[in-house]
Amino acid sequence: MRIKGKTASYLQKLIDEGQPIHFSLIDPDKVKDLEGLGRVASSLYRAGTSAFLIGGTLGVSKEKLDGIIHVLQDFRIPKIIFPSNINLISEKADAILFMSLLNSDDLYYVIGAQVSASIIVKTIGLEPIPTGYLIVGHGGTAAHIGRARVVPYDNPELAVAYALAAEYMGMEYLYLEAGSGAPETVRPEMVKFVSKYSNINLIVGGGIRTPERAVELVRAGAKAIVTGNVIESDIERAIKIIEAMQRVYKIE
Ligand code: 1GP
Repeated sequence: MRIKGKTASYLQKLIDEGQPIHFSLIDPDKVKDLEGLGRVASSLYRAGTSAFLIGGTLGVSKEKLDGIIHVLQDFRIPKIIFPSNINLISEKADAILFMSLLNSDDLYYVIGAQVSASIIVKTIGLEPIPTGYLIVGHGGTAAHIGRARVVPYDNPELAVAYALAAEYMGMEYLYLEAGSGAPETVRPEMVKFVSKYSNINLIVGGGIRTPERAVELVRAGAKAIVTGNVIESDIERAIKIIEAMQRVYKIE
């Protein structure tokens, strides 16, 4: 059996304790100055975010990625790469969501990029976290670039079919992605349905802007919530989301 690395063990511990995971997504393309990033990251860290995800679909170079991770090194939570392609690999990170875009029509995003990346990941000692990536509904830029045949918002049965397939192939997480900045998030009904019929750990992201929606998704069964845009547009609100998720843990 695969032995879990440090970051996967840390996440698993949170899950075992029933503590919802909050991922703060930093898109290197949207970071204007590193000093500002330091301040934002510090607020997120103090509020209790569980880990930083670093990634974006467009405009990300290795230099930018390394610069961001360098700033985040000050905070003692994992720095996890959320890759859109093989240019997003860095030995400075703690781990990488080693993802397959399950509903892509392009084999490159299902297995090609992974084959190109695997030996590099091993050589630099980056911890891979086996993750299925499923694009739902709006899909945003990720759906366009990844040539995804999106799962409709109102088709939870289809999402379950993917979740079970991912689980049976040994993936530890399934990331349900509505697309960055999506006008509608993945629906709680879908999360509830998928959690009921599969045992894979669900990460949910895309368009989550309010504490209420984050809490609803956690109550529906999401083990982790990702927020990206709201961090850039309204840091106070991002912090409210983190605090609301912690209250769910304390109360339930
Ligand atoms: C995008 O799911 C993430 O890949 C986050 O989406 O930027 O809309 O929070 P937002």
